Amino acid sequence: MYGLVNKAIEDLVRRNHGDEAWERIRRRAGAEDSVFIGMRAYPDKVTYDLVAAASAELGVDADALLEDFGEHWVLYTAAEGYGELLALGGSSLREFLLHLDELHTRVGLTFPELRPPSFHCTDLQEGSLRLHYQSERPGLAPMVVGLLRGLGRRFDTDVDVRRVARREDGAPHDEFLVEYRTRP
Ligand code: 1MF
Repeated sequence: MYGLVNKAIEDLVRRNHGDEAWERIRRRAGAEDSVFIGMRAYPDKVTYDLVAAASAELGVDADALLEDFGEHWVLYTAAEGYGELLALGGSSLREFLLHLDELHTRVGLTFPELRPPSFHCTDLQEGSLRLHYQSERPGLAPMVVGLLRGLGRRFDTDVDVRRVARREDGAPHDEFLVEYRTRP
C-alpha cells in the first residue's frame, strides 16, 4: 500500500501513545526505514506487520486498532493534502459512499500502483443503506467500520454500522448495514 497509509498509522500511534511507543512498534515490525514516503508503494506486509506489532506492544486487539485507524484515515487525509480530493466525494455520508469508487479511480490515474477496494451501495433508503465492500486484501473489514465512523464525524452524522456478511465466514464479500442521521 502507498506509504501514506503507513504514515497515517504512525501519526495515530504518535498522537495516542507517544514517540517512544512508535519507535518500539516500528522496530518490532521490522520496518527498517525510519521514515515512510507517502507516494511510494510498500508491500502490504509492512502495513500488516505494523498493525500486529502495535497490537502486541499496546495490548490492544488488532481489529480495534484497525477500526481506530479507519476513523483516523478520514481525518488524516483531509488534513494532509487530500482535502480537495475528499471534497469531490460530496457533502454527505451517502453521497460520499456512492462516489468512493470514482474517487479511487481518480487517485489510481496518477498513482498506478493503487489497488483500491470497491464499495457499492444497495437498499438505499432514507437514513440507511447496505454497503458492499470488496477487497483483494484480507482482514480489513474492521477498518471499514472505522472509515464509516470517520465519515460520520466529517459530515456531522450519527452512524450505526452492523456487519451483516463476512468473507471469512464464506460470504462472497463483506457487507455492512449502515444507518445514519445528520445531527441537527
Ligand atoms: O492500494 C493502496 O495503496 C490503497 C491505499 C489507500 C488503496 C486504498 C486506500 C484507501 N482506503 C484504505 C483502506 C483500503 C482497504 C483495502 O484495501 O481493502 C480507504 C478508502 C476510503 C474509504 C472510506 C472513506 C475514505 C477512503 O479513502 C479516501 C482516500 C483514498 C485514497 C487516498 C486518499 C484518501 C490516497 C491518496 C494518495 C495516495 C494513496 C491513497 O498515494 C499517494 C500518497 C502521497 C503522495 C502521492 C500519492
